Amino acid sequence: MPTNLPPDARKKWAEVEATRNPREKLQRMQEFLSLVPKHKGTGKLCAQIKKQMATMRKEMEEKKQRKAGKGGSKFFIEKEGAAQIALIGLTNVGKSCLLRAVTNAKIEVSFNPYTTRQPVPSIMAYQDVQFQIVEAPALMEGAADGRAWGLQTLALARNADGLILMVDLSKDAVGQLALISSELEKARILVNKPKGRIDIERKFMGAGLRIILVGKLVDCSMRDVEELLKSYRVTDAVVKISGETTLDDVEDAVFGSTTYKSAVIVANKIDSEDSEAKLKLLETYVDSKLPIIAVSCEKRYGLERLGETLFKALDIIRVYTKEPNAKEFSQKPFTLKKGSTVHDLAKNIHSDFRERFSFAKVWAKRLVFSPQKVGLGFTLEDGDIVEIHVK
Ligand SMILES: Nc1nc2c(ncn2[C@@H]2O[C@H](COP(=O)(O)OP(=O)(O)OP(=O)(O)O)[C@@H](O)[C@H]2O)c(=O)[nH]1
Ligand SMILES: [Mg+2]
Repeated sequence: MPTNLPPDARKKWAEVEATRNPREKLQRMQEFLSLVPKHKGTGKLCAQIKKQMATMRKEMEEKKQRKAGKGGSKFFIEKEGAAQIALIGLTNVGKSCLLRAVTNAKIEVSFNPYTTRQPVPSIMAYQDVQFQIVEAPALMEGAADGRAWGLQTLALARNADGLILMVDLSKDAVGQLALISSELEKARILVNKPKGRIDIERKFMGAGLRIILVGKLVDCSMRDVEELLKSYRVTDAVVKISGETTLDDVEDAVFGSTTYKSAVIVANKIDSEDSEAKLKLLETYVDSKLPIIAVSCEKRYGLERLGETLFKALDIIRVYTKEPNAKEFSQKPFTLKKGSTVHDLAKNIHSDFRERFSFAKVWAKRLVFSPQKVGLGFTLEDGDIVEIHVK
């Protein structure tokens, strides 16, 4: 459903985007809402902007409390390790128990509901990769509509690199997963890979608009996309469009709303009665769209598969670097997105590495000759060893 926003509303949204100060931003968002005509096509957008505003207000409130030394809850968790994974589930499913089992977190496990009320981060090692697992305070029905800490839990999920969706096999696991998915969806967080994807990277003024299309526009032309972006004053940006996309998807991306997260389902309490039958129901419901691992956090069964399952779901690779002339390569890998090139690695190492780049040598089993001399465009794979030579 297209929103058909009038030009003044589009212009106002550009102002919202350009505003950093949260208080002023909220003000502009309010003004934006007043310029949006109310009809079927704009309902979803308005609801979503209101949610964004509610989350911002709560964040501002928390910040104020922290500043005033009143403690206040801390919902934003600094990222550590190769990826931040938000552990999401209803209360009592065993999230804290999982954290205790796979990390060294000292955290309370209790049959009382809503024991964990603040996010708790802790590190889990998988081979030479470290995942930061963050237990989020329990999700509940109405979370996306602002119930209790619901919006903060969802903001945590949005900020993470991946999700563990945890359900309890001693209860209605399918119902639990349906509820989690529905709250995530209301907060525009997708766990199933969308058909298409749009990334808007805003650039400095005067940089111009560059649209990179790797895929197919379903119901529009490049020109329509360009016009739509310009109507929202997105004039200095690199816009990457991949897969199958509609003009609505592009408009959605302008509002920065929909995001996709890799997810793994952990079905806990496999030690409980009838859990096997419930697991079958869950598997049928999920229909292989997401990986499921059945575990008992209390008895510590099945947890050894968690690291590998996460690693695969996140679509990441490890790359080891070596100094020219050094005998050994680094023990600590760089983790990069699958499909990354030597260019991406160089960018990660040092911001000016790319300018000084001369060539790289790569050692890899798949190559007929190792090392092979390669350029910036060479696509890396898990386990590659790279030696970068600079001018
Ligand atoms: N049978 C069984 N019980 C478990 C298992 N894992 C956790 N529990 C129990 O489930 C209850 C809740 O565990 P927690 O880890 O505190 O649950 P939580 O998801 O962190 O819950 P809140 O933080 O309160 O929202 C506790 O009584 C645990 O002992 C399991 O694998 N099997
Ligand atoms: Mg807990």
